[in-house]
Amino acid sequence: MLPGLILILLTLASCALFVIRPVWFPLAVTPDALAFDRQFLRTLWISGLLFIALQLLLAWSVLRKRTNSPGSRSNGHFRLEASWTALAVVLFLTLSITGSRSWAKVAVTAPEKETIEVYAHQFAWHFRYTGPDGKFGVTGPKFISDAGGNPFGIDPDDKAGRDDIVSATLRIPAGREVLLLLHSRDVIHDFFVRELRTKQDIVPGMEIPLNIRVDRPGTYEIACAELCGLGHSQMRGVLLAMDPNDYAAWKRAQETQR
Ligand SMILES: [Cu+2]
Repeated sequence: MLPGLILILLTLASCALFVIRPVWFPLAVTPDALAFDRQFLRTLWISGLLFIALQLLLAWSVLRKRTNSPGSRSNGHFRLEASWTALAVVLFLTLSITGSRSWAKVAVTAPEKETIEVYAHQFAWHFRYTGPDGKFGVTGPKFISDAGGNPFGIDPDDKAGRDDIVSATLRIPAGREVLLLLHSRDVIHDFFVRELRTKQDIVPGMEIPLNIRVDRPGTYEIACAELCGLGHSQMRGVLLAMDPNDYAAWKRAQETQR
């Protein structure tokens, strides 16, 4: 009797956590983040309802069994087992397909929009914008100088690099598509912003594109989500989604400073 009641209590307590939601996701600020949340809730509802049904079934069979009864023997039921296995496969594949559709939209969208280079290194973030020429200058490891204000290693002799803007804050125009090109100087890092519901590994030697569109102006934390060394926990950055006019004004101000 008692184990059955404990099972029912545990099931109700688990459900209460999702109904009351003492801890939940931060606000989703991109259309992709909203799509991920929808997919998450879809999966949660299906698996949650199945969980409740199966726990109650288990509790019922525990409660029904009398302590001193000999119990019935069972040699299995092939058709029943085959059908719930098939059902689980269909459910899993359906959720995978709908989930991969949401993900595909993030990784494969056409570029030709504001392009910003993201440069991760132990243990900081830097961001580079093109100047009025619309071109990024050539970079090389021998030009890297954190103390000298050249964390990207922009070649000082390359004309295209002279107007590049380097910033420690990732400023983007709100409501516009932005293409981030992710680079790492040393080890694997991971670009993670909770409100974007996006985590993207940054692998040294690779340029990894990431499309984002933040609809809600605001300040969001960028965290490194890949253990990258002793200072990993301090590897934080700021994503600032600005009103497009303010963003344009900021860029112009940077350009005139050079
Ligand atoms: Cu890192």
